[in-house]
Amino acid sequence: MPDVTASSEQGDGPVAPRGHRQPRSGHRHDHGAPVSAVRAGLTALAALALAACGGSTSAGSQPAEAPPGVPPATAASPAASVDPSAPPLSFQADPATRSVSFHLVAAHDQANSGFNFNGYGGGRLAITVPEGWRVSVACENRGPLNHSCAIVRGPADSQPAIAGASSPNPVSGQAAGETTTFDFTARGQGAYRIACLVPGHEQAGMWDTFTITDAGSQPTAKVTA
Ligand SMILES: [Cu+2]
Repeated sequence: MPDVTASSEQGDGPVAPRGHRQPRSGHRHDHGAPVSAVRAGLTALAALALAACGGSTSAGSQPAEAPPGVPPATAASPAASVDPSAPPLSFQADPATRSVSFHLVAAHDQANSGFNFNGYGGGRLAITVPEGWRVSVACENRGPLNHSCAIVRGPADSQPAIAGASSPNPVSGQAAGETTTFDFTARGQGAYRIACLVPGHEQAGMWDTFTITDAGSQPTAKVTA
């Protein structure tokens, strides 16, 4: 992805760390994900976020602990090969009806300055769905900014790549606290993104990967390094 300068992002106002509600108890919790997001080649924004929450000062005292935001997967069909480290996606696959459903949480936590789905941005969350399967998505926005959920081909897209594959009005997004749903049929094998189409957000790292695989495969959801 192209590098994004902090100045070009600030015009859109996606960076609003001071406006974020950030309870103290959640503070240290934030460090794991942004660090790896930076490693993943993310923007100056992520670095700014790290600096803003004092990442460097606590680096020496970070205890070894499980990554944040990774409670056990809530449910999965035995037939679906769901990685046990899957985020709280409520990822469910039903081979009998060839349907899959999952719950995206925009701005789930402060990872990547809040520009994440379920705590993951920059492509770290990877969902695959076989061609022809029905996909049902719940898109929840934990705010404080507007966000959306859409399946797109690449970083420059402002419309979903598949008919119906986005939350309503994805460019303006939905308000904090709102949950919307949409569903579509996975058509067209290949690589896509799950992205927020509010201007500047995908560029800030608010995207993950979505792949339509051959019809004989099984759905998967996993987190990559
Ligand atoms: Cu967004």
